[in-house]
Amino acid sequence: MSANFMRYLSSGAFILGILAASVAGAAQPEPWQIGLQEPAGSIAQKATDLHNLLLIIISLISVFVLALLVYVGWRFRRDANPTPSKTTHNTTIEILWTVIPVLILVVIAVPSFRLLYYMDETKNAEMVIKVTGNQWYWNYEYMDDQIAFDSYMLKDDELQPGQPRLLSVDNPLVVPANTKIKMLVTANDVMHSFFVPSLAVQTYAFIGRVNEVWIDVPEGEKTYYGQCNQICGVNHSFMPIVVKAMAKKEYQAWLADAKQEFAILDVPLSIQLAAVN
Ligand SMILES: [Cu+2]
Repeated sequence: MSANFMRYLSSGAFILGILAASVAGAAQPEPWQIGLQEPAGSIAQKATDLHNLLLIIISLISVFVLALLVYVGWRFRRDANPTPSKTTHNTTIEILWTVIPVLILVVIAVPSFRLLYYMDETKNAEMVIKVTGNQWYWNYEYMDDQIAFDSYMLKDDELQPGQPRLLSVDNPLVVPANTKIKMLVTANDVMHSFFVPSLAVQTYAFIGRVNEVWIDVPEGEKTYYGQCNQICGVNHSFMPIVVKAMAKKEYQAWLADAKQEFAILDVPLSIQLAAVN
């Protein structure tokens, strides 16, 4: 009862949160926010749709169970029912309360698996970015364009007006809008996690392992804020993620400058690997 009731309470809180988030229209946490951030990109949109569907289903179940409990409490109270029945089993109702929840779970599994496979499909990506977690900053490598740079959090005295504290970085992860981008996520020292709530992306960064995810940010110049969400040491909370989306044309202009500033040494890969080994 109490778990169901708490879920019901949190669904009300969620709806309020959605209202608050859509008013603010920002891809970052808001003061007093209780719901999800506004979804951006096709994965986040589908994840939010599934979430909303589940919210309806769990709310109906919770209301139904609460109504049954209230009815039973009233109908079988001592005044109305002085001599309680000694019934302990009822085959029909036991089959019903087993089969119906199973059917509900099967119905939920269909859209759930559909989304899972959609998120998993990194084929046909238009570009690839390697994301490496370090204590305590991120490194972004644009594999097709031979550039790489570190991304450090800005300290309080480095913030420009409008830049959120603890979320802004010196070099954001700049991406073109409306592009399927595959991300290879790994780590150098300890476990980290690449998490951008508004893009519905959260992937663990392991040492010696590469995890794949993909994103497609919608049209429009916008900044999406995220954080490392795997406790990774004392500065865990000081390695934010900033994804800066821009139109393809502006992105190309940025890329031209970035190739000057962040070029990876023009050494054949075999020699780079030999140097590492
Ligand atoms: Cu971390």
